[in-house]
This record gives sequence, C-alpha cells and structure tokens, in this order.
Amino acid sequence: PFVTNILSHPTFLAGKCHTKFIDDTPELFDIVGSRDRATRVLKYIGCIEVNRPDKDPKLYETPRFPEGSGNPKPGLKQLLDAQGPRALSNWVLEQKKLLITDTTMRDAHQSLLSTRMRTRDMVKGADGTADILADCFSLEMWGGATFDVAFRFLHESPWERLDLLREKIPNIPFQMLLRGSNAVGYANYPDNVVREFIKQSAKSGIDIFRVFDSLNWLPGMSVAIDEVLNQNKFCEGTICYTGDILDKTRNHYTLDYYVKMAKELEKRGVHAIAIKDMSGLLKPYAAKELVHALKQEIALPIHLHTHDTTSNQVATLLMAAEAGVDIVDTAIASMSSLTSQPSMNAVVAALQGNPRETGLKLNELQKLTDYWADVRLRYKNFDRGLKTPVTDIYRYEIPGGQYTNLEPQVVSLGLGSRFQEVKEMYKTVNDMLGDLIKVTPSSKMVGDLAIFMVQNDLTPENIVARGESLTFPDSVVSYFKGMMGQPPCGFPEDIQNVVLKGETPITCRPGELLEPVDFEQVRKEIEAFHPNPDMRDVISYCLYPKVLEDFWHYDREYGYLMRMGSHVFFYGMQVGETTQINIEDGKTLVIKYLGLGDRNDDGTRQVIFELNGSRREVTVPDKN
Ligand code: 3PY
Ligand code: ZN
Repeated sequence: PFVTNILSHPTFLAGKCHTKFIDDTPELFDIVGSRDRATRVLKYIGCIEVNRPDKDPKLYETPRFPEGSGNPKPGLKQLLDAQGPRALSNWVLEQKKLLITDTTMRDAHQSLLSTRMRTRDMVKGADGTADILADCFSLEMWGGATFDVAFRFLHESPWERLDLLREKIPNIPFQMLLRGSNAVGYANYPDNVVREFIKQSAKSGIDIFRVFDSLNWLPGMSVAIDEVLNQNKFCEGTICYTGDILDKTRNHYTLDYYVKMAKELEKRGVHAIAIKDMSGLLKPYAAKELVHALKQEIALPIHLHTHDTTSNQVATLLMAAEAGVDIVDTAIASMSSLTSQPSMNAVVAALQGNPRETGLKLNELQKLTDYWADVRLRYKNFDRGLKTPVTDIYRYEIPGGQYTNLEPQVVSLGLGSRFQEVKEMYKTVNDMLGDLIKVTPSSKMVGDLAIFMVQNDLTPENIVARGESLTFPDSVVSYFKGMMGQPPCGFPEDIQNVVLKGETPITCRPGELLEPVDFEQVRKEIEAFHPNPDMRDVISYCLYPKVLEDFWHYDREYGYLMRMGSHVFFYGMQVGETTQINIEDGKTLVIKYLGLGDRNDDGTRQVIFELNGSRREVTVPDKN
C-alpha cells in the first residue's frame, strides 16, 4: 500500500496543514512506496484538498499577467557585455535621469514574505518585466537570503532561477547581494570558496555584485571585490549605513567615517559605491548631506539602497536625487514600502517633469504592479509583517528583513509576550558592544544575544559575572573570536573573555586561517548521493552541505513540484479547475480536480481527479 509520511504526520492528522507546515516539515516529502509520480502529485494535492477547507476564492483568480513582446529592446546588459564594467560606470555618470534598480525579486520579498517567492511566479512575470523595465539600471534578483531559502524551503535551485530568468530577460543587468567573505551564508568561508562562488555566479548571469561586510571591515570585502574585478563584472563597493550623521552626539558613524570608507573602496577599483541603509535609518536631510559629500569626494556613481520602514524613504530618495545620487533601489508598488524598498511607482511619479525624470512609464509600471499584487495573495501566510510604518526603528536599528522575522522567532521561543523587551535588549546589546553596524550576519548575532540575555535575565551589569557559567550562542562566540571580522569600535574585553572562556581571538582576516577546500574531493563526496555534480553543485554544497543533501533528496522525489502553480502548491485546487504540471521527463500531467468523494469509515476520504482525461481517485485521511 501507498504510505507517505505526510499522511501519518501528527500535524496533518490534527488537520492543521497550512503553508508553514509544508516548509517547516521537510519530512512530508519523504514519501516511500509508489514510484508513480502522477499518483504522488494527486496525493499531494488530495491531502491539501481534504485538510485545507478555508480556501480564499481570490486565490483562484488568474493573475493579471504582464504581457511581453518576447523581443525586448537591448539594455545596459548589452552595454556591459560589449564594453565592460568601467564603460557602464562612465555611462551612468553621464546620465541626467535618476536610474532605477528594481528589487522586487530579491530584497522586497526577502523583507516582506520571508524570502518565499517561488521561481515560477518570477518567471511568469519576466516577459513583461523585460519590456517594462528595459530602461532600468538593474534587477536585484539574487543573493542575500534567497540562495539558501530557495534550496531549504522552496525545494528549488536558485541557479535554475537565474537560468530561467535570463532566458526571458536578456536585456537588463542582473544584480546580487554578496556578504563579502560570508558569500551568501552566515559564516566566513575559505577564500577559494568565495572566489569560486563568484566565478560561478558570474558565469551563470550575475552582472552586478554588491559587496558588503557586516562590520564595514574592508579586509572582509577584499577577496570578494578582487574576484568580481577578475571576472570583469560590475562591482559595487558598499558602505553600510547605521546611526544618524545628523546626530552630533554619536561619534563612530559620522559623515567623515563614510566618506573615508568610500574613498578606500574607490582605491580598490570598484565601479560604484553603494550606500546600504539596511534598516532604513538614513533620514531625508541626512541623505542629502551624505550624497552631496560623496559626490564631491568620489568620482564613481553612487547607488542608494534603503528600506521604507518609517515611510520617510521616498523623501530620502528624492533628497538624494537632488544631491546627485545616480541610482536608487525601489520595488514595484505592490511589493514595496514598510520593511521593503520604497515604491518605484511613487518615485517615478514624483519626478515627472523634473530634470531627473526616470524615463519609466507609470501606466506600464501599473501592469507589473497588478501582477505582483495578485501573486502576493498566494503568499499570505508569510505576509505577516508590519501593517503600518514605525519610527521606533530609529531607536532599535533593526534591518528590514530581521524586523519582519524577529517577532515570529521570539514567539517560537515562547517569549511572545516579551517581544518589546527583546527589541529594547537589541538596543542595549548594541550599546554594550560599542555601537555596531548591524546587518547579516552581525545583526543576527545582536538578535541572538538579545534573546539570550532576555531568556537568562542578563543585563550589561551582570553579564560578566553570570556569563561564566553560560554557553553563549554560536554566532556570539564567532563574533568575539573575530570570525566576523573586526568592528570599528573594537571588542569590550571583559565580555569577550567571558564569552570565549580562555580561547584566543584572532585579529587577522579569518580567510587567512581557513584551509582552501579541495573541490575534487567534494565532488567525489557528493557523487555518493547526487550523480554527476557540476561546479555549481560543488560550490553550493561547500556553502550549505546539509541543506544541499536534503535538497537533492527532495529534488529526486519531487523536483517537478517546482512547476506547480503556487496556489496549488500552497492551497490545493478549486472544483472543476484544471492544472498542468510538466514532470521532469517532458511528460505533462493534465489534472482536473472533480471534488471530494465519500468519507470512509476508517477516517479516510476519496479525492476525485481527472488525470490526462481518465478518472482517478486517491484516498487520504480526513481529519475534519
Ligand atoms: C542580506 O544580507 O540578506 C541582506 O539583505 C542584508 O541587508
Ligand atoms: Zn536591503
């Protein structure tokens, strides 16, 4: 008989199947028994049908797809490929218009939907995107958390996302966020891993690399910058912005500090400077001052990234435009604002008739806006972030994506009622450590330590005495060891001692101490469970071994689920609805859902489909 783990899982038996259940419960995909893919698909849908009666009819309306010509006009991708990154940098400097980067397919969903946007939904909007955003500077559509989340929770390969989008969007440069020596991970990797990852990303279609270090520590960025330049791709050297340059009582992160850092990056040969305001702290008048100073001192394009958590940030972009910023990051309106980027549509509208008019057309952008609004409905179980803007972010300085995830993380630890205390502790930890740049992975470390201190009733006053007997979270140990690099404020020695318990911290670049990885050896290791690994497989495995092992296992069993529409994947089908799924070997399953059959005495229920024209029934447990 057909037995699946999904059918016997206690959560499923309790009738509590929901989206988070699917991705928090990987063993669902450990189906044993039938090798028949069609049956497995029908069972998968059948389980959702029986146990998920609360369908929202809106989910089943066909999204308003943005039509594309299939033949988009050439864009900056062609300029970059023909003339190289320095030519692109110079071209940007000659433009009067404000150039736009669209972050919808990376930071916007990372910050609003816990990074869960599936490749399929991006690809369906890609033809229209190639035409409507043809005059954009770039699409940020890769990197940051999207790499591991795709493998881990969506059971799809981020590399395939890159390939599929490139097929449809040949004209707009693709941009990724790279965490310096941490690549797209949370720890320092050996230099040859960082280099090989960049090489494979460049080969697979990434044109623009935004390289940052989570402590603004230049040595932490040096290998990555060097390799992007080797690959002849466009390198954005990044300054992460924190604090407030207008607040003269704070003395670490001043205007001078940022200008000095930008000059250092310029010396290293980057093609643009990115201001990365990951927490949305750069107030409008501060932006004017900062951009003005950078434009005076630096001969490179300035690219501004921010998050609209306070709702001040359209004003910030406009002030920056006044001061001469070259490029700004925005998201399509229906995926913008709050913890995401400011609205592209709003910025485009605000500059109509202005010398810096963007050249993008508002009525065309509306087509993408409608599409993403419809697609976003399908992610409602992840869409649980802020409902209104907050200005307490100026106090807490928590990055956009972390702000969205911190509350669920705190709740899952049983500290739900103490969320306010955790936020307050986040600030306390920052002050206690000397005022840090907080962005992945340093932001995670501050969050982990804040939660740990709340859990253990620690305070800055008692942490040294009471910490002796406590094991601190891994991220905190790694930070104090120097494995995230060196913070501008140094380490408080007493706390460092209590965390490291006698271990000696390092002061050099961690990459200098990490042995290079033998890729041939890794390839052999992988071959034991994944046939014919290519270099993309090898490098992904070097970054996330356990995640990749699981991924390959699911991919063999369930790779084709990637091609299932998101509403079906998350919510099942409507009676009478037909869906098509191309399974791996080129076969197409045409599935029509006919409805639920009788409930059997043993607590199961028949679910009735038509599969490629023939009636098929599957039996699944019914816990309603
Ligand atoms: C990431 O590193 O994923 C970020 O988006 C940091 O802001
Ligand atoms: Zn961001």
